[in-house]
Amino acid sequence: MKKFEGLYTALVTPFDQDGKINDAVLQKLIEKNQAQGVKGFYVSGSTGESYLLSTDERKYLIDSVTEAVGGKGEVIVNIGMFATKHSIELARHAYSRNVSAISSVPPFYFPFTKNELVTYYEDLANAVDTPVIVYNIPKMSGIEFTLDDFDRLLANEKILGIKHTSYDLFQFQQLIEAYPDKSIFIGHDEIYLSALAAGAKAGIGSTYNIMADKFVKLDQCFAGNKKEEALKIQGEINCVVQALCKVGVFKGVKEILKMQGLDCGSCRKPFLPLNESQKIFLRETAEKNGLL
Ligand code: MN9
Repeated sequence: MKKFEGLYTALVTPFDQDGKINDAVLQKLIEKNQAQGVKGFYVSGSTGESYLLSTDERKYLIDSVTEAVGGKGEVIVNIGMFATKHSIELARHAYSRNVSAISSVPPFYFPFTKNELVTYYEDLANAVDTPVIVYNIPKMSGIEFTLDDFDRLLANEKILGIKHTSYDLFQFQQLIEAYPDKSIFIGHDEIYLSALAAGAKAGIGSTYNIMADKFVKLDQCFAGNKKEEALKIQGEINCVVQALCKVGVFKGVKEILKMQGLDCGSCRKPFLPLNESQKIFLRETAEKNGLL
């Protein structure tokens, strides 16, 4: 069974002045992350503003990222939509571009039963010959999966893992212990070190866009048993995450990328642009933590 290890950047979706996907900046962003040591990319997730993109744009993004990455990294794509039929359409497109895995937030808004949600993932797994990663994000989807639910999901051999975007480290460690052959990604950057202590081998994060090098260093410190240094780096990361949370994480990541020379445009409306004092606050935070 394939096991994913390492850092996967949850890519922002760069837009140009006209609000179209900006391939040139996307390519540079991918190269910058690769140079810093990430293993691959998570496309069209929350950070990528998936639910603010049209289906055609999501297909275009898959094409653009897979082309830019070439063979030099792995690509995981969130193909989640509300109807199984639509998710499968995107999944087939991702499969045709040879991605490493597809992933999906559980369909939300309607109160589907757990049985319907498990069947949703099984249908995806049956539709394409690509591994499936469950995107568990209770805060946004409103759906809480229990260990029993995960037992049902992971019983399917094509469902290879979980993106665990939750602060529940108890459940995270239980999953790691119960499923040593599956890939359980930590999806919150501010608890990365704690997740390593709980046995994490892989992460997907939005802040890797702006500071993947810090996570690479953190991995090295953890492997080398340098506890103090590891804590110091996680502290810097958390100072940045706290600032991002204050202004809106995705808007903030795009703003810091702009300061780093990669203009990814603004997040799509209904998100509103940052104001001047938010920008100054982010610049100070980025400078203080060595991001500029
Ligand atoms: O992909 C991201 N999850 C969400 C992972 O944005 C929902 C994280 O990287 C968070 O943005 C980050 C801040 O909470 O941990």
